[in-house]
Amino acid sequence: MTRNNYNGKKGSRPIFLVVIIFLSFSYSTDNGLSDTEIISLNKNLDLRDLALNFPVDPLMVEGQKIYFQVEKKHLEGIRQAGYFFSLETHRFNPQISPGHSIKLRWQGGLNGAYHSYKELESELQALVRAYPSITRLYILGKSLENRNIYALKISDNVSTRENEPAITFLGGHHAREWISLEIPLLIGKHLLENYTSDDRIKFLVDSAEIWVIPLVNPDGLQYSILNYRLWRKNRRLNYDGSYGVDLNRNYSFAWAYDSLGSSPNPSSADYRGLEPFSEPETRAINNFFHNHNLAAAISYHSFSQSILYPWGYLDQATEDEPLFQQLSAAMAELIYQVNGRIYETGRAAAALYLTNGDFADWAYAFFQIPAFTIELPPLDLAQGGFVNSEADIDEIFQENLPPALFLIDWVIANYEETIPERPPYFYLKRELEKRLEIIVKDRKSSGFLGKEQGVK
Ligand code: 0X9
Ligand code: CA
Ligand code: ZN
Repeated sequence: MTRNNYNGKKGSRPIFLVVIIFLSFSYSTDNGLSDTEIISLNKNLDLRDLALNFPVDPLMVEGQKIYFQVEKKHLEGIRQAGYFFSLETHRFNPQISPGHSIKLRWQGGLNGAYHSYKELESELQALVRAYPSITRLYILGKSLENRNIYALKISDNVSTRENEPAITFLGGHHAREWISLEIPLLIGKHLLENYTSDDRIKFLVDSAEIWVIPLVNPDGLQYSILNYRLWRKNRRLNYDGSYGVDLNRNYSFAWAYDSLGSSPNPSSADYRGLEPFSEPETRAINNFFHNHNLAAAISYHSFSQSILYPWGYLDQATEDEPLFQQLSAAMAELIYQVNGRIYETGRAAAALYLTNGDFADWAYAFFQIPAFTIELPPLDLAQGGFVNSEADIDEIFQENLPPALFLIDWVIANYEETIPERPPYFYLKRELEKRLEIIVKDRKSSGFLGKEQGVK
């Protein structure tokens, strides 16, 4: 099933071409590239119409150039539409031109400066070795393919649950959004590296429990690195032989509310799964939330430069909309001050498109906390879409650090109010409630304080 409410934006087109371009060992004489070419264009051109009118797959941005993979049969049309491009296919095939292809293979591993699952694992372990008194690594659960879902806790007295508000920064729900795991990871790293030298950081780390969960979907990430760059979902083998559940449609709030915000079709890019929390990856996040005093959350995605807040399942204001507006506007302003990039703010359903079963709606609905989806740069497909260059990582981190610190500050200042003694919101329609199978535990009686136990 194809969907049309995405406005052609992203994420919804079924993709049939599976072409491995970054792996030298995947090449043979018949490398599967025979019907496609890789072209480059100047990245400063307005390429919106190109992306709209031709089925081009953005691959990467390097220097001033953006690379697309395109079927040969469209080359003439693209030329006639007035786009001047260079043929670059030879640079990607080591059998033809090894020197060049090595240059294009990004430094430091198959996905370059971006982290693979293993690279992330080693980096997290190294951080714990370097800063043992303020950080500890937990495993929230296992992915389908048995990889760990890691959480890095950062706080003073890190092995003790103290009477401090918790906040979490999550990334990597979607496999191809590589930048989304770098940002929470770098935020965590910054807190650790600057703890002793920066009074503000020390205050934040001492006063809150900060949880960095950089990679919710490790199996998908590995598939995106090794097999198909634009993979989105996890690697569930579905009943019809297709693969993948969209983890950001698998949370329990308003799950399957309609088939615009998520798809019942297993081969669809936003397939919601057979039931809420059918996937071990989302279950791990659910368990984690039920065991901790979360007071706010940011879930990083890409792309489109926006800060989104609930609801996403319905274009309707929550009763906390004024607060969410203020917080998101403040964060957008902090972002703007760093590199001058504008991040749009708004209710997810209105600013982007409808989604149901996503993380942010669920976190807000069941835990009454501000939960944001930050869609990182670039702004659009023409500027690279899901493919950020390595040089982008630091810039994007620099602009996302101040809003993250701001939100930590905010949960500390508003701790009393953000953990209210009120039940979860029950203002949903009755029919909807019936579909919500989840049992919301009484958070007060589940022993939040003391030794860390909910996670390993
Ligand atoms: O569709 C998504 O899950 C997110 N966008 S992405 O392109 N990264 O896949 C957006 C989720 C935002 N939430 C809502 N719109 N409810
Ligand atoms: Ca602490
Ligand atoms: Zn995403």
